[in-house]
Amino acid sequence: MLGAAPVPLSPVSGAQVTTDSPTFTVQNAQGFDMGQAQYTFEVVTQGKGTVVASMTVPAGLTTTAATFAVPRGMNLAWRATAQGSTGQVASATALFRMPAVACLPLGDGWAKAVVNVFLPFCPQMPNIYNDPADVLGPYDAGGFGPLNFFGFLSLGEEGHVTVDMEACATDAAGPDLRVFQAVGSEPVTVYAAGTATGPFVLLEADKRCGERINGNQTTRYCDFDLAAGEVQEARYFKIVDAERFPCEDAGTPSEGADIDAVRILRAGP
Ligand SMILES: [Ca+2]
Ligand SMILES: [Ca+2]
Repeated sequence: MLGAAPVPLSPVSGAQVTTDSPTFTVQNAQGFDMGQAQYTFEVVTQGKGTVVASMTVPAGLTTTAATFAVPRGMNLAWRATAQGSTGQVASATALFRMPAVACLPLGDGWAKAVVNVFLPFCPQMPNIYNDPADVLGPYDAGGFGPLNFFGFLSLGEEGHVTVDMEACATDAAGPDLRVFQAVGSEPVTVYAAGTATGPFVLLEADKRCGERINGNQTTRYCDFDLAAGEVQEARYFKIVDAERFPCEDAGTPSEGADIDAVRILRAGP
């Protein structure tokens, strides 16, 4: 006999999950069984209820299950909502924990590897600052524009770069990650993840990146707080251009945010 609402069966509330793509299973609700409904499974943060992963599947026989990737390094909850011809009905919410993020010891805190990069090609004015390795290690941009800068990666319109810090940034009071941006104050959007393939969770969008460093005329920075995304720990960060300067209007070979370096704050000297 099915109940009036779907019932979470697995993972049970309080479970420690052991895979990056858990299978979520509910007992179907009466009237929302196979052939009568579809079920949307949502994984949400425990604080603001932000959806960080979801999947919709047709109702199974008596029970319905969905398997999908979920971010590590967060305290999460899940629920399923059945949608049928008579309306919709949601399950209770069950708390669960994902596997811990695999982190190397925190050394100097600078980005160690590039795991993904996308740069737009603007034919009228191609980007000449296009070496992803320039975002690794300590900030070091310099030189003179427009043709003789060095040490940064220009993202261009909607460009992005994802770095592996190898160590983990963990949420402590105040900001936890610093992005160093050269030449101007172009804004960036930053996402965090516990695995290289994500899912990535938004920390902050469209943040102006222009805080000055004493005595440095080239490089500036902006800070990000894991708490903004309810992320407890993260190893991978995706930095997306938020200047959105149109590719077809490109007038310099360094359009968009110019990423010089990325660092975990509170790392050693
Ligand atoms: Ca923090
Ligand atoms: Ca650099």
